[in-house]
Amino acid sequence: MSVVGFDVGFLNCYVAVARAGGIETVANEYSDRWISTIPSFIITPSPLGCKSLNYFFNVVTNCKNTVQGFKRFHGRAFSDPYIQSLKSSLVYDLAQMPSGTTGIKVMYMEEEKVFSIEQVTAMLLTKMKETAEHALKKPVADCVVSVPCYYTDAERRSVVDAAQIAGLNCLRLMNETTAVALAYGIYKQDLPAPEEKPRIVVFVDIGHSGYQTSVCAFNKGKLKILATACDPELGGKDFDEMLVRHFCEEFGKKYKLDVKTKPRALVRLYQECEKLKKLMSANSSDLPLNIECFMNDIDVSGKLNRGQFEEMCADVLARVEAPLHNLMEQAKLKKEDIYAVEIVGGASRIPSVKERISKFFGKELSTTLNADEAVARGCALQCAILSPAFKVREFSITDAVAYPISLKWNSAAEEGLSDCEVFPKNHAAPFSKVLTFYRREPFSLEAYYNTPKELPYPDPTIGQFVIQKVVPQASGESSKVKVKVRVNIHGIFSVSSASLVEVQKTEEGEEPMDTEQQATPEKEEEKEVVDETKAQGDGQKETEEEKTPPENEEMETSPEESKTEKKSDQPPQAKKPKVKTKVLELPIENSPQWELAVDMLNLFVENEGKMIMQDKLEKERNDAKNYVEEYVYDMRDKLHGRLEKFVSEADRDILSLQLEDTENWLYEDGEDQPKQQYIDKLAVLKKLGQPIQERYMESEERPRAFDDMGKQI
Ligand code: ATP
Ligand code: K
Ligand code: MG
Repeated sequence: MSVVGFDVGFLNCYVAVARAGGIETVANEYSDRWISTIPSFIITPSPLGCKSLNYFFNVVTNCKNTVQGFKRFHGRAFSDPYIQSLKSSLVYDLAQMPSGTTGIKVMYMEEEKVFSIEQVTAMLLTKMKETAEHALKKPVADCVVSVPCYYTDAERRSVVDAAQIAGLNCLRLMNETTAVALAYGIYKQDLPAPEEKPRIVVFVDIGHSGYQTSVCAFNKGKLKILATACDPELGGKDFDEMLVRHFCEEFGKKYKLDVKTKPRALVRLYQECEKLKKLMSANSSDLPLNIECFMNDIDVSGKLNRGQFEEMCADVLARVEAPLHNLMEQAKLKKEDIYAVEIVGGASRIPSVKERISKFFGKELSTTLNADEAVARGCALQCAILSPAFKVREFSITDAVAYPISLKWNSAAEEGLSDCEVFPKNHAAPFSKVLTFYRREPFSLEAYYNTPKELPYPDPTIGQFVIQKVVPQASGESSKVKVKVRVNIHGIFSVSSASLVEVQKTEEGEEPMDTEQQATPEKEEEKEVVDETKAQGDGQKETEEEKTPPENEEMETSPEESKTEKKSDQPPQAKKPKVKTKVLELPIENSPQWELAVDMLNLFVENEGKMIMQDKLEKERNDAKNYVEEYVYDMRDKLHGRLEKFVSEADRDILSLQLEDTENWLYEDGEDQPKQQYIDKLAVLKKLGQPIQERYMESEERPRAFDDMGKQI
């Protein structure tokens, strides 16, 4: 059982693990290996933000094959306007997958390949997994992975698939701000008692791509997310963009350079602007930006101060407030209700961003959490809570549904579609509800987001769910069908089960069978949905029920109330104890939108395994080459040093020549050879070198052996 948390950021990824001493983020030892072992195929974000020079070097020289900023491609059609609008600004190419989702085109092993977004994220997760394994010195499978709280159903399912491809068992997809809230709350000793007024804290995470806020109620041993509000398109990158735009213009005027025409120059400019932006957070004076040999052998330079930076970013900064307004409005809270505003994420360090948030709430911001690591730590804490192998303080986490979810279905009568909101915005999650339908035949439910304007993409469909094998009762009446819908621990919607209640006539006096649903660890609620087919046989009821919108019927009912209501609403026969009921499980055909087909998923799992193997072979090949190189340098020094007395001049010349030849070979034909070639080369050298080394060892051992004998006497 591993306890691991992964923060998969747009730019930076963090790995946190639980050890005896508590939760710690772990250093990545593999980022360089990742880069060198898969030549010309580099995946960023870089685990732990380990941007070595090597990494930068690769991005610049190999930018067409450097896959960055793919976090927002999950669960989206290739034809999605967002994808289409980004296509021209990406340095790598996108492609359409056979299913219609987005793929990424790269050179892998000297061949052009298209990888699905799930595969690309899986490669990243594989590296993060290896980092965790290296730290824990054991295999890692169980983990918790972070996602932005604005992720939709399709985006979440895509990440779960990616985790599976990487061989991970994702126990929970955790909303980033919820992870932060857990990292904040779990160690607090002074939270209000459960029956007291909760402590209300606002969390703000501004990363490279997205801006997320949530408001959370804390009591001893529990947290509840009350509301979330986001701007998925506001983050550090937008400030970089403004700087890049500024310098492109300036260099255009000053040096007559059209930077946008040279991807390599543009990538370098982005990097320098990001550095400049960070420097400006700590410094308000003029700061220089210099790039040597920028384009056409021209060195460029410019300067900027914080005041100018804020001026050019005015439009970006103006967007900071809107989600905060939205958040407070949703939670129906006043600023006085807020105990603290805790900020995390790299871009939360920008002074003007902090100022705006602080001004909005009229209070100092808290920075008690590590701005970079809080998400990963929160995920690891959640993993520890979920893991039976790890003892942690009990802490209950209730998240909120980000977008309201409705169901629609074809009415049995000819009136067309009926619909009903099953999970309103900010409804507690995870959560299950049981809906009751009266039907004679199989029927289909479509789940969708009913506020399409709020969504990050244009398609509000969540999926189609067909309840199969529905048949009428023996009496010819419609059957009562109970359908369980849920938002699960990942924040993913599903129709999780369906059952048909078969009414059987029995002898008088026999007790009716219990038809209640099994208890689930999730909170659950039952509701009645308009009884269409049955209503046809019961004219009076028909008009009554049709007048009552299904939403009103349900939302006010607690689980207890709905149970009694259900009883009073049962068909007349059910009231008599002479009736026995039998519950039949019904099969459901699930077709969530953009779902990765099982055979594709299996293929990706298999391919990931092959790539990991390839990666391993590549490392071994590199190691074999390095051994040859090391041997050459080592022997050359020693032949003229301590081995000199143990080799004849003629033999030394032969070996020296061999060493020189090998060195030349390594830089030419031998640069890129199969592993065995290096092993063979080393063997040839060792055949000559070994006897010399043995003679040396012997002469070293001999006096020592005498010493030992001396001691014995
Ligand atoms: P996301 O959360 O959007 O997926 P992420 O988690 O990868 O992205 P972070 O690591 O939280 O993002 O933040 C990275 C961003 O923060 C970058 O734009 C980086 O330039 C910016 N940043 C980091 N430090 C500073 C600083 N001192 N001043 C200004 N910006 C900074
Ligand atoms: K991060
Ligand atoms: Mg982040």
